[in-house]
Amino acid sequence: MTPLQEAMENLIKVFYRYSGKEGDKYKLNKKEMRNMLQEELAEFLTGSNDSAVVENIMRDLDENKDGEVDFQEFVVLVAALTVACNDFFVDREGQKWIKYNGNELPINANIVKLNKI
Ligand SMILES: [Ca+2]
Repeated sequence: MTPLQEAMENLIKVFYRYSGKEGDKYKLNKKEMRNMLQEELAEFLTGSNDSAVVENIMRDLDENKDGEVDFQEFVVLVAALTVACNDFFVDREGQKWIKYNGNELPINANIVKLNKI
């Protein structure tokens, strides 16, 4: 598998590892969401132990207002955090560019340092 395919597979695996513990197997309730944030993103998201922070994240993510987070809503969170990481490193480490279809696109050569945030 390519690195991107592995990343996609891991997103799916991680989601279902937590969503399958209680109630609806395909959705994260508040407790499952808190466990996921604490075990997967504690170093990354300061405040993942704070229940008010968990509630705010859930409310923001819960587009269909059912009180739970489905896979699509989960992917939105991961995508937003990934973009934030990229911005962080662009700001901190300078910018590199690639040419693509006549446009210059910013790339981040330091994304592998993600876990140092
Ligand atoms: Ca569940």
